[in-house]
This record gives sequence, structure tokens and C-alpha cells, in this order.
Amino acid sequence: MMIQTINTNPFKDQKPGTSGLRKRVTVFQQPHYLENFVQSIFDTINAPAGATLILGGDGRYYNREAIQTILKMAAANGFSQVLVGQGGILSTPAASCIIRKFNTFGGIILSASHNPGGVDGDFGIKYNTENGGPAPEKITEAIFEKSKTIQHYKIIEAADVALDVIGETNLAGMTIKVIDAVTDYAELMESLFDFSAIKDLLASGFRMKFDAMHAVTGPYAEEIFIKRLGAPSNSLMNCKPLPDFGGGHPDPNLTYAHELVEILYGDNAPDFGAASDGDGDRNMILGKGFFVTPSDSLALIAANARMVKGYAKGIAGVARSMPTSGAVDMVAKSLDIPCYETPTGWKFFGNLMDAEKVTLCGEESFGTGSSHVREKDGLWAVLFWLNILAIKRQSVEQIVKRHWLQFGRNVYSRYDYEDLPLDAANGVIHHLRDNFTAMTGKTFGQYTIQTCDDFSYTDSIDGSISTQQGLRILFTDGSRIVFRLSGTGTSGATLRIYLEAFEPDTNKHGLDAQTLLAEMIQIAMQISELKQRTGRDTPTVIT
Ligand code: G16
Repeated sequence: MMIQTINTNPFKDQKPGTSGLRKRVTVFQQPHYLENFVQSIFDTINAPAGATLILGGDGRYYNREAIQTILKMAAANGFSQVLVGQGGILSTPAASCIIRKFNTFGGIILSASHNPGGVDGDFGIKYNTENGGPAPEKITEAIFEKSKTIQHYKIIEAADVALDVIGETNLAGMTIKVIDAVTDYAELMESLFDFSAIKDLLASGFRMKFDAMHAVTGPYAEEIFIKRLGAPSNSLMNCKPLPDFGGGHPDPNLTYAHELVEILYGDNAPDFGAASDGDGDRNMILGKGFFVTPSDSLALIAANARMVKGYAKGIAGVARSMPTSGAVDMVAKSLDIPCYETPTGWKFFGNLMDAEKVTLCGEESFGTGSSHVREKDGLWAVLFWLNILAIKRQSVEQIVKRHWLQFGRNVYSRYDYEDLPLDAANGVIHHLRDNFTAMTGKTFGQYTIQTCDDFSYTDSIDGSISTQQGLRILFTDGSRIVFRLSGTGTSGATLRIYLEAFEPDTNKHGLDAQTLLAEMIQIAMQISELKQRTGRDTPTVIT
């Protein structure tokens, strides 16, 4: 074993964000950079001798190199076994599934999620604990503190390990098991959903299109949709995982998944469309010429859960991140189950799921999931929708509109301003925060501001407190505007503006969200002074 000393430590900016450490590939390629962070993880988690670790990633550029380094470090740090996905591949939900199924100590997932990949793209790393979920803030903070002072790391000198063939090898006394990346996950999906009902739907002339965006879900989609559910092969697109995602931005939204969007809004469109992101935890759901907002998707899944095999006994409760619309709150109320509002970040759902307080949770950022794993799960959401469609035999649009008729419509949209100068973006947030008192009671057309606050959250299970989780401007009619800085970007700052208005008037359910929210968008621009402070008035992405 070699103890590598780091003489100077220029890596003091390694603060893990909402979902682990994300930086440009070129940053990770600096000598000792990855090693510093991995050793900080190992020093923080203090795994007992003989512990097993899961390791895999979304196949983006630098995945294989990072895996070889981490394997050599795991051997030097006393792990007895590492389970690695074949070819170094594991989707984020599959990694969570495997950590739980084999009761391992935890896992390291290599991904920058929906961020672009390739030589000049992004790379990322995160640690998931033994419940299969992202490490909670107290662990990520401790890793960050460690990475500021670390002086050396442990690594063995050895040849690279073969990752493409399933089987076992030995690395300096540590067992490396290369496992099939797909089977355990596909079996879990089959245990939750009625595959024969979905098979019947797909055999009935119903047409679907799933876009894997050249990211990790390609092999999972082939196994599940083609092999197990009998969908024709043209039901899938962009299913070959590529290290640079084919030059695309593997973020399943209306902007970046435009190829799929054009098909679903074009002539002879299929009945159902879906896409997932770089590491397979996000999802976008489309009907023929119809977009389902992630907030509505969560509400609809909750309202229909009982008709799906894995949830037939009912759901204990639901949770959503604060900026996610209140659509699911309406469903929870009618089902008489608790609804929790957490900060943004999947890690906040873990404690609630472990304590069996919630079964389903979701976020406006195209993430939906349940307690079957401790990550959001893109293909799970797609299968949930297919299962509902197989039973209801109505179009996606009909299902959503009937849902609005029953529960009312939470009109929703998110505006993203990407790559802003950090100072300007912080300036907008400080300006708003400083003006809470002055804004309260102000009227803009039909809207009057009732209160403004900075969202903070006390975890009801472990008592931990998270502050400054987004600015909320709440109006007297229940509408709201939320301002929040993204925790996942790697270049400049991304400011997100979330707009929500409750619309009980069914006559307006046919109108599009941008029309219904036009006045609120003006208010958001006015109170934030966004244009004056950043020079920008056109968002990069609208969803
Ligand atoms: C990550 C977290 C999500 C969270 C999202 C927020 O997503 O896992 O729980 O909603 O970040 O992103 P931002 O801070 O940019 O708004 P992912 O898919 O990137 O892992």
C-alpha cells in the first residue's frame, strides 16, 4: 500500500452540493483531486473492517478512470468487498436498489446527473449510506471539512481491474465482484408493477416512445420495455449510452429533450412519451401533444397509487420539496394522509421514508419516487404511468384533466437563469431578503403579498435544522413565487424562479400555464430587479 502525501491542498472548494460534488472533468483530472475527496469520504464514514461497498456510475467520460482509482483506494482502506456494475455502469436508482438488497455499508455513485458530459463536460461523485439514499447533510458537511485539511490518502499500486465481464477478482485481498447492472433493478420493478397489464396495453396498439438521451437508462429500458414488456424496438430512442451523451444535455425537460418533444407534438404522435436523465433518476412524462408537470405527475401517482400492485395497501404519506406545487397536498388531504414539505434535495426524504412516514415523494425538478429505493427513480415513474394507463385506458391528457376537475389545478412553471455571475445572482437574493418587510402587504394588480420568508426546515425525525432553503413570496389568494439558487450547476450561478397559482375555475383548465401565470412573471421580475442586477430578462429554460 502506498500512502500518498498531498503537500499543498488547493482543493478547499470541494463543497458537496444538493447531490454530491460536481465539477468539470478537467477539475477532477487534477492530480490528487478525486483521491482527496474519496479519502475524505472513507475517513468520515469510518467503515468497519470487512465492509462491502457498491460502486458504479452513469458511464460518462472519466467514469472508468475514476472507478479504477476508487477500487485501489478501497483496497488500501480495508474494504473486504466492492460490488461494481458491469462496465462500471449503475444508474442511481439501481445503485440504491443494490445497496439495500445486499445490505452493503453504502455506495459511491459517479455522476453529474443531468449535467452535460464529455472531455469538457461535468463529472461528479456522491456517497450513499446504507439505507441506499444520499448521505445526509451532517455527513456531507463532515466530508467537506475533512477535504480541507487532509494531508494524505491511501492507495495500492496495481494494474487496472477488468470491469466488462461478470465475475470475481481479487485486489490486494479485497474481492471485486462485477455484477449485472440491470437484473436486480428490473426484478424490483416487476415486483411493484403489473407487467402483464402493461404488456396487454402495449400489444393493443398503444404506442410509446422512451428517450434515454444516450445516458445510463438505455440498457435498463431495453431489458424492461423490450424484453420483459414486449414493446417494439422503435419504442426506444437514444438508448446507446455514450461518454458525452452524444453531445446532448441529458436533462429530460422541454428544452433539452426537444427531439422527443417534437415527436410527441408532431404528426402521428405516439400515445405516451417519456425521457430520463444522465444517471436515470429524473423523468419527464408526455402525452400526445401534452406535457405533464412533475408536480402534477406526483399528485396523480399519489391519487392512483392503490390501483398499482406494489401500493395496493395504500400509502402512508407523501412528501414534496418546498418549490414543488401543492397539487399533491390536495390529494393527501382527500386521502387523509400526511403531506411533508422539505427543502430541495432527495436526501431530505430519506428519514421520512425510513421512519415509514411517507411512501411517495417528488420534486418539481423532474424527480419522483417511492420508498422502494432511497433515490428518485426515472423508469419507476414511467412504469407507474404505464400501469395507470393500462388500467384506465384513457389518454394522458384526459387523465390529467380529470384529475384537475377533481382536485383543482395548481398552475405551475419554473424559469431558470443559468450561468449568471455569482455576485449578481447573490445580489438578487440579498435584495429580496432585505426587502421582505417592505414588500409585505404590497398589491400588484389582482395579487397582494401576504408574507415573505426564507424557508427553513426542522427534520421531524432527527431534529436537524436546514436554513436559507429558498425565498417564498406568498400572496393572499394562495399563489406564490419562490426564488432559489441551484445547488447542482458547475459554471456560474443558476437562479430559479418558481411560480404557482391555484386555479379552481375549470373553464380555465384548457389555458396554458404561461398565459395563466403572465402577471405573476411580471411581479417576479419587478420585485427581484433581475434585469437590472443580472442584465438578463430571458430565461435559459422554462418548464
Ligand atoms: C439533485 C437532487 C434533487 C434536487 C435537485 C435540485 O438532482 O438529487 O433532489 O431536486 O438536485 O437541483 P438544483 O439545486 O439545481 O435546483 P439531480 O438529479 O441533479 O441529482
